[in-house]
Amino acid sequence: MNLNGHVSTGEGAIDVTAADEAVLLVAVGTGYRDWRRHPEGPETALDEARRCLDLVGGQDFDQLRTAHTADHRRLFAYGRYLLIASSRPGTQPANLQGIWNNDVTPPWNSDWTSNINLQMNYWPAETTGLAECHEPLLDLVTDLAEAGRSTARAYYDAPGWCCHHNVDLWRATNPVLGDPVWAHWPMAGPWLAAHLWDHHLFHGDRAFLADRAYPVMREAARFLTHLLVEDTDGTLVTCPSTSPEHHFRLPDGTLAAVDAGCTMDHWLAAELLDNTVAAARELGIDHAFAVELTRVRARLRPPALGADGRLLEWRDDLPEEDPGHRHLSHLYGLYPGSAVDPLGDDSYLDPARRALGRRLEHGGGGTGWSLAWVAALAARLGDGALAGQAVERLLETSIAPNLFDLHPPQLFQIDGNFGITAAIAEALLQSHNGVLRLLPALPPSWPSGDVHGLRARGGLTVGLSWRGAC
Ligand code: FUC
Repeated sequence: MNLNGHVSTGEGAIDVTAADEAVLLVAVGTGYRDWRRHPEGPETALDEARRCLDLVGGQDFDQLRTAHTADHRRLFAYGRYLLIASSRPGTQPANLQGIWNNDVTPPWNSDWTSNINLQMNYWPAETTGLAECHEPLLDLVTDLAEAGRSTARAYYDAPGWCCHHNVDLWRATNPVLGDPVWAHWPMAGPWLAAHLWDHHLFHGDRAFLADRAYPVMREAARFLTHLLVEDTDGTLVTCPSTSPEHHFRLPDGTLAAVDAGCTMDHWLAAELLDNTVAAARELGIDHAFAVELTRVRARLRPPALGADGRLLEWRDDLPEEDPGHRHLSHLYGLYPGSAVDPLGDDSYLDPARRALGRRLEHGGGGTGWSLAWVAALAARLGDGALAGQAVERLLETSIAPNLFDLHPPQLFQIDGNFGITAAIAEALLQSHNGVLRLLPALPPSWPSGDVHGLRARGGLTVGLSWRGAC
């Protein structure tokens, strides 16, 4: 084999002569620096790409491949692989296509949709032992907490920060133009702040809590308390309030989106207030503020139930636009939240089960990501059969030949990959509300198996083997 060939470059072509093998190293740079600055010019991008090539210079293909394999194997499995490859410290978070967009005009602009999809991308990060891959999201939330202050002031005359359903490289936090059913949703702050708190629950890093998580949570809570208004019965509700992307029908048949105190808002508000109080107490600071938040929390209006006992999505039992709708927002308290718990506060357990059942009876779980959410909810219900069915249905209906997740009709959207990875982990191990649960929702089709490297809150790493369990 001749390893000393000759390479020359010309007009749009690379000529390789007298060689049996050529290794082409491709590096890409960008002039983007951060969301506060204009991008720098092409020279910067070129320098960055050159620096990258210098780093690997002198290594042959086998050396590069060995280094790449070792780097991935340290953290690997398929769902994990996608996060390892698309989200590392210092990068942007994985967007709707991870890093695998191949279109000039990609579906939903390859943005971050923060009313489920962005968060779902990171559902498996902590539980599958990829905390370092969580960092780009935690950094993004830190930026949003700064950028979202002007949105809170300009749109709500409110303190703190807020963020709506679309986020981009420039840390846009404002409501976009269009139907309020998706545009008017100022609750991304509480949901995203929960990621920082959860990271703390897994690692117990007090400096992270004090310097990163708590300031973000505190300011999200300040915005939230401003958004709450007193209802006629004296309880507090968010207002105006929408349940992401889902309309309800008014008695005269018209579709509407804006209500007060949607069920999802209750879960998000209660969780943020609880977590912020817990963080302030752990840090031993802001005592008066914590007392005030505790009082507000006690006044939140609890979610309503329908005549059939199911958890309602809005305050009244009005017909849904689509009873099988893909968003499962009213079930946030079951997952990814943890307010509804078979081993803890189970007062909403049966209503949540009924609400999920209604969605499924009407064809729910129609996108890959929605099915992944169904699987995770089933895991939290302890319903291994349903969790297994959702995993199987996703593999049958919402997966491309290369295993990328699909959104109908045939759009690649990576959130379903990450969501189902998280759901599978959740079926095997759960650690919310201070309880470690082993095999809490084992699907009957997984009677034997092994899993390694799952992580539990409190800093535990768990491996499990089971045989003939179902
Ligand atoms: C939300 C979802 C859509 C899609 C988009 C990226 O708008 O309702 O189904 O996932 O985000």
